[in-house]
Amino acid sequence: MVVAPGAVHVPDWLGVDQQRMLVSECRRWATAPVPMRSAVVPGGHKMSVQTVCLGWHWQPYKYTRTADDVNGAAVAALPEWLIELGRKAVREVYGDSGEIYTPDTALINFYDDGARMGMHQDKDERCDAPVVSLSIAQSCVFRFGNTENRNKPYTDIELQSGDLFVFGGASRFAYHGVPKVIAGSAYPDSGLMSGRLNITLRDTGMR
Ligand code: MD5
Ligand code: FE
Repeated sequence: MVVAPGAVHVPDWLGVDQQRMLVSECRRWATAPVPMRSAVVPGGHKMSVQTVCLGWHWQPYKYTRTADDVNGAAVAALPEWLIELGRKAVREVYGDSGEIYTPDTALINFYDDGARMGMHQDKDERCDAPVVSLSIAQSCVFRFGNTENRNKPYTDIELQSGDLFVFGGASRFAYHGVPKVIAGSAYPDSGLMSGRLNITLRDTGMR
Protein backbone atom coordinates (compact mmCIF):
# COMPACT_ATOMS: atom_id res chain seq x y z
CA MET A 1 0.00 0.00 0.00
CA VAL A 2 1.38 3.39 -1.03
CA VAL A 3 1.06 5.76 1.94
CA ALA A 4 2.69 8.75 0.22
CA PRO A 5 4.90 9.15 -2.85
CA GLY A 6 7.85 6.77 -2.29
CA ALA A 7 6.48 5.44 1.01
CA VAL A 8 5.21 1.89 0.61
CA HIS A 9 3.81 -0.39 3.33
CA VAL A 10 3.77 -4.12 2.61
CA PRO A 11 1.97 -5.98 5.43
CA ASP A 12 3.12 -9.50 6.29
CA TRP A 13 6.19 -9.47 4.04
CA LEU A 14 8.40 -11.62 6.25
CA GLY A 15 7.39 -15.20 6.86
CA VAL A 16 7.37 -16.52 10.41
CA ASP A 17 10.57 -18.51 9.80
CA GLN A 18 12.36 -15.38 8.55
CA GLN A 19 11.13 -13.45 11.58
CA ARG A 20 12.42 -16.14 13.94
CA MET A 21 15.77 -16.20 12.14
CA LEU A 22 16.08 -12.40 12.33
CA VAL A 23 15.17 -12.44 16.05
CA SER A 24 17.85 -14.98 16.79
CA GLU A 25 20.47 -13.06 14.76
CA CYS A 26 19.47 -9.86 16.57
CA ARG A 27 19.95 -11.59 19.94
CA ARG A 28 23.57 -12.22 18.97
CA TRP A 29 24.14 -8.75 17.54
CA ALA A 30 22.66 -7.21 20.68
CA THR A 31 25.43 -8.61 22.88
CA ALA A 32 28.71 -8.42 20.92
CA PRO A 33 30.94 -6.81 19.78
CA VAL A 34 28.86 -3.77 20.82
CA PRO A 35 26.04 -4.26 23.34
CA MET A 36 22.65 -2.81 22.55
CA ARG A 37 22.06 0.37 24.51
CA SER A 38 19.86 3.45 24.81
CA ALA A 39 21.72 6.24 23.06
CA VAL A 40 22.18 9.51 24.92
CA VAL A 41 21.30 12.62 22.91
CA PRO A 42 23.49 15.76 23.16
CA GLY A 43 21.08 17.34 25.70
CA GLY A 44 21.83 14.41 28.06
CA HIS A 45 18.47 12.65 27.68
CA LYS A 46 18.55 8.88 27.24
CA MET A 47 16.41 7.53 24.40
CA SER A 48 13.81 4.94 25.47
CA VAL A 49 14.54 2.84 22.39
CA GLN A 50 17.63 0.58 22.54
CA THR A 51 19.83 0.34 19.46
CA VAL A 52 22.67 -1.74 18.05
CA CYS A 53 24.19 -1.27 14.60
CA LEU A 54 25.90 -3.25 11.85
CA GLY A 55 28.28 -1.80 9.26
CA TRP A 56 28.34 1.71 10.67
CA HIS A 57 27.62 2.74 14.24
CA TRP A 58 24.97 5.42 14.68
CA GLN A 59 25.18 7.74 17.62
CA PRO A 60 23.24 10.97 17.92
CA TYR A 61 23.88 12.41 15.32
CA LYS A 62 26.59 10.79 13.25
CA TYR A 63 27.96 7.51 11.87
CA THR A 64 31.31 6.06 12.94
CA ARG A 65 33.08 2.70 12.48
CA THR A 66 33.63 2.21 16.19
CA ALA A 67 31.11 2.57 18.99
CA ASP A 68 32.89 5.44 20.71
CA ASP A 69 29.92 6.20 22.96
CA VAL A 70 29.52 2.56 24.08
CA ASN A 71 32.63 0.35 24.42
CA GLY A 72 34.86 1.60 21.61
CA ALA A 73 34.63 -1.66 19.66
CA ALA A 74 34.33 -1.84 15.88
CA VAL A 75 30.77 -2.71 14.90
CA ALA A 76 29.94 -6.08 13.32
CA ALA A 77 29.84 -6.23 9.53
CA LEU A 78 26.57 -5.95 7.66
CA PRO A 79 26.13 -9.46 6.25
CA GLU A 80 25.67 -9.94 2.52
CA TRP A 81 22.38 -11.85 3.04
CA LEU A 82 20.88 -8.82 4.79
CA ILE A 83 21.99 -6.55 1.92
CA GLU A 84 20.27 -9.02 -0.43
CA LEU A 85 17.10 -8.98 1.67
CA GLY A 86 17.08 -5.17 1.38
CA ARG A 87 17.57 -5.41 -2.39
CA LYS A 88 14.66 -7.80 -2.65
CA ALA A 89 12.48 -5.37 -0.69
CA VAL A 90 13.39 -2.39 -2.87
CA ARG A 91 12.98 -4.41 -6.07
CA GLU A 92 9.53 -5.66 -5.07
CA VAL A 93 8.33 -2.21 -4.05
CA TYR A 94 9.78 0.02 -6.78
CA GLY A 95 10.48 -2.50 -9.57
CA ASP A 96 13.75 -3.24 -11.31
CA SER A 97 14.41 0.30 -12.51
CA GLY A 98 17.14 2.48 -11.08
CA GLU A 99 20.49 1.57 -9.57
CA ILE A 100 21.10 -1.50 -7.45
CA TYR A 101 20.34 -0.82 -3.80
CA THR A 102 23.40 -1.36 -1.61
CA PRO A 103 22.77 -0.45 2.03
CA ASP A 104 25.92 -0.24 4.18
CA THR A 105 24.35 -0.14 7.64
CA ALA A 106 21.56 -1.68 9.68
CA LEU A 107 20.10 -0.01 12.75
CA ILE A 108 18.39 -2.50 15.02
CA ASN A 109 15.94 -0.85 17.37
CA PHE A 110 14.28 -2.58 20.33
CA TYR A 111 11.17 -1.02 21.85
CA ASP A 112 9.97 -2.34 25.19
CA ASP A 113 6.36 -1.67 26.19
CA GLY A 114 6.90 1.94 27.17
CA ALA A 115 9.45 2.91 24.51
CA ARG A 116 8.66 5.51 21.88
CA MET A 117 10.42 7.61 19.30
CA GLY A 118 9.60 11.27 18.85
CA MET A 119 9.00 12.88 15.47
CA HIS A 120 12.26 13.37 13.58
CA GLN A 121 13.87 13.22 10.15
CA ASP A 122 16.65 10.76 9.29
CA LYS A 123 19.25 13.05 7.84
CA ASP A 124 22.53 11.74 9.21
CA GLU A 125 22.96 9.78 5.96
CA ARG A 126 24.82 11.60 3.19
CA CYS A 127 22.74 9.85 0.61
CA ASP A 128 19.10 9.78 -0.45
CA ALA A 129 18.84 6.00 -1.08
CA PRO A 130 15.69 4.44 0.40
CA VAL A 131 15.41 3.16 3.97
CA VAL A 132 14.07 -0.39 4.31
CA SER A 133 12.23 -1.01 7.59
CA LEU A 134 11.29 -4.45 8.96
CA SER A 135 9.03 -4.81 12.00
CA ILE A 136 8.98 -7.87 14.25
CA ALA A 137 6.97 -8.96 17.32
CA GLN A 138 4.76 -6.37 19.05
CA SER A 139 2.82 -3.92 16.86
CA CYS A 140 3.29 -0.18 17.03
CA VAL A 141 1.65 3.02 15.89
CA PHE A 142 3.94 4.51 13.26
CA ARG A 143 3.39 8.21 12.57
CA PHE A 144 4.24 9.24 9.03
CA GLY A 145 4.43 13.01 8.73
CA ASN A 146 5.40 15.65 6.20
CA THR A 147 8.73 17.11 5.12
CA GLU A 148 8.07 20.60 6.56
CA ASN A 149 7.65 20.18 10.30
CA ARG A 150 7.13 17.57 13.04
CA ASN A 151 3.44 18.38 13.47
CA LYS A 152 0.31 17.83 11.38
CA PRO A 153 -0.48 16.73 8.77
CA TYR A 154 0.51 13.17 9.59
CA THR A 155 -0.94 9.70 9.09
CA ASP A 156 -0.94 7.03 11.80
CA ILE A 157 -0.34 3.48 10.60
CA GLU A 158 -0.17 0.24 12.57
CA LEU A 159 2.96 -1.79 11.85
CA GLN A 160 2.68 -5.46 12.74
CA SER A 161 5.11 -8.35 12.95
CA GLY A 162 6.47 -9.19 9.50
CA ASP A 163 5.60 -5.85 7.90
CA LEU A 164 7.92 -4.14 5.43
CA PHE A 165 8.00 -0.40 4.95
CA VAL A 166 10.19 1.27 2.33
CA PHE A 167 10.84 5.01 2.51
CA GLY A 168 12.29 6.49 -0.63
CA GLY A 169 11.89 9.30 -3.09
CA ALA A 170 9.85 12.21 -1.81
CA SER A 171 9.29 10.41 1.53
CA ARG A 172 12.92 9.77 2.41
CA PHE A 173 13.20 12.94 4.47
CA ALA A 174 9.69 13.05 5.90
CA TYR A 175 9.25 13.48 9.65
CA HIS A 176 8.22 10.26 11.38
CA GLY A 177 8.04 8.65 14.78
CA VAL A 178 6.70 5.81 16.88
CA PRO A 179 4.24 7.26 19.44
CA LYS A 180 3.58 3.88 21.05
CA VAL A 181 3.98 0.15 21.11
CA ILE A 182 0.52 -1.41 21.23
CA ALA A 183 -0.22 -3.20 24.52
CA GLY A 184 -1.46 -6.77 24.15
CA SER A 185 -0.08 -7.17 20.62
CA ALA A 186 2.63 -9.70 21.44
CA TYR A 187 3.35 -12.23 18.67
CA PRO A 188 5.32 -15.04 20.31
CA ASP A 189 5.51 -17.01 17.01
CA SER A 190 8.14 -14.44 15.96
CA GLY A 191 10.46 -15.81 18.63
CA LEU A 192 10.31 -12.58 20.65
CA MET A 193 7.90 -12.81 23.56
CA SER A 194 7.56 -9.10 24.22
CA GLY A 195 8.65 -5.78 22.83
CA ARG A 196 9.05 -4.64 19.23
CA LEU A 197 12.10 -5.14 17.04
CA ASN A 198 12.72 -2.88 14.06
CA ILE A 199 15.54 -3.39 11.59
CA THR A 200 16.31 -0.56 9.17
CA LEU A 201 18.71 -0.82 6.26
CA ARG A 202 20.29 2.39 5.03
CA ASP A 203 23.05 3.70 2.83
CA THR A 204 25.03 6.17 4.92
CA GLY A 205 26.98 7.50 1.93
CA MET A 206 30.12 7.14 4.14
CA ARG A 207 33.32 5.58 2.84
C1 MD5 B 1 11.38 2.38 13.74
N1 MD5 B 1 13.13 3.87 13.17
O1 MD5 B 1 10.29 1.85 13.55
C2 MD5 B 1 11.83 3.42 12.77
C3 MD5 B 1 11.87 2.83 11.41
C4 MD5 B 1 14.93 5.47 13.32
C5 MD5 B 1 13.50 5.16 13.06
O2 MD5 B 1 12.74 6.04 12.72
O3 MD5 B 1 15.36 6.56 12.96
O4 MD5 B 1 15.63 4.58 13.84
S1 MD5 B 1 12.71 3.81 10.16
C6 MD5 B 1 11.49 4.90 9.61
C7 MD5 B 1 11.83 5.92 8.54
C8 MD5 B 1 13.09 6.07 7.99
C9 MD5 B 1 13.32 7.01 6.99
C10 MD5 B 1 12.30 7.83 6.51
C11 MD5 B 1 11.05 7.64 7.08
C12 MD5 B 1 10.82 6.72 8.08
N2 MD5 B 1 9.99 8.41 6.65
O5 MD5 B 1 10.08 9.14 5.67
O6 MD5 B 1 8.91 8.37 7.29
O7 MD5 B 1 12.11 2.10 14.72
FE1 FE C 1 13.91 7.59 11.82
